[in-house]
Amino acid sequence: MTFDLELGEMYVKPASIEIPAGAKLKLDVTNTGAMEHTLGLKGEDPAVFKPGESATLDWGPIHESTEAWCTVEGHKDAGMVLAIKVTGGTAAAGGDSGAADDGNAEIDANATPSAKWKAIDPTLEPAPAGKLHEVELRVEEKQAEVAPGVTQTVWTYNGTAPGPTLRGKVGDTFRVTLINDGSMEHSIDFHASEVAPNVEMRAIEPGESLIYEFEAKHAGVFTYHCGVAPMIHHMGNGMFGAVIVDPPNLPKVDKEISLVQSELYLGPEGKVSDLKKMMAGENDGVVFNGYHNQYVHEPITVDVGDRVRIWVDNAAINEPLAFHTVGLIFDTVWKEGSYLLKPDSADKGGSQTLDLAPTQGGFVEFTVDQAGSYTFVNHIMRDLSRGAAGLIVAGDAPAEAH
Ligand SMILES: [Cu+2]
Repeated sequence: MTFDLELGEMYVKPASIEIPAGAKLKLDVTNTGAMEHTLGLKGEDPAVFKPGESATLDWGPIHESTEAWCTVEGHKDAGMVLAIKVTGGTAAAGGDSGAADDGNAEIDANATPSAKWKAIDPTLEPAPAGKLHEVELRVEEKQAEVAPGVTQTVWTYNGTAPGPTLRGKVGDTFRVTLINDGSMEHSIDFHASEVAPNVEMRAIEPGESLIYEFEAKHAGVFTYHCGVAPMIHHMGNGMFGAVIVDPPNLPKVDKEISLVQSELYLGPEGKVSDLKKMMAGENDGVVFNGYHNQYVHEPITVDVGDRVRIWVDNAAINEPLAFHTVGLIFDTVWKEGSYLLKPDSADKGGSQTLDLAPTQGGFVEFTVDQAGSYTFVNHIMRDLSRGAAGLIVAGDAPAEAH
């Protein structure tokens, strides 16, 4: 069988191919990138491709699943690996086609979202009027696209992971009705509350409900999550969200955005996430509002001259967040209940990055003076390369990542 293969920075496209056991494998390879790349079966006897070069590789019969990769230093680790999956052999008995050797789904960074996919609107509305916020949160276990070409069974509050961002003011009361429409025990733990955990955070059976009421006594960006054991699996499989309690005298801005960071630990296509990978801290993606590179695929728009406030909650189970926006400096930073920086400071300070450990939150503010395409990222580089990026497009500018 002959396959077309493209090499570029830093990918192999397609990233995986399937071939019947014993079939002869030929590859028509083209380097469309700007650097030299190579390709070798198991990294051995690599063929060298200068930019623009093409050649056909003949690797003969393939009897078992294997890999080929670019042997230039660092390129394999950056993603230049071709998975060669053998079908129909004894080793493949019972295996899912399209699945990796461990059966888990994999993210193709070059794929595009499905036609039916819609981004979560990150626009944050002002806190609803009134001192009492009555909210219904239904636990739903459902299928959701979490990256282009990858669907998982996620456990959610109201059908999305993250669940809805709730918002109020200091002194307001939240009366949350939690309804378990799932197939197992679930619960909710609001970090915004001071309540007896054994009462309001108790697990409820499928079909049951509880009322969780608390007064928001402190301003903050607070995580909420399921607390049923293994908690790492319930939280890591989608049961998280944020409650924003505005600090007093919060100035009005032109645009408010809410971002919640989490991770992807992919299980098999269509199935729940992989608990073993969670325990090992080996994620497949780090994402804002639940989808790999979500706002690269569907950029956030603002007007030139807008003052923007981005609320950020790190609801990841393992990963910290270094929130940075390329081409902008934050003149205001508020973290874990207090201002780190205000624009009227005599010190003329500016902030480049807001650091948030798991379940810390805050906001940053800036003014966008120039039309352009601004990339926001988790500046922990391994996370940025795994889906923790998005675009803010100001004015009439093309959407492009930098
Ligand atoms: Cu749960």
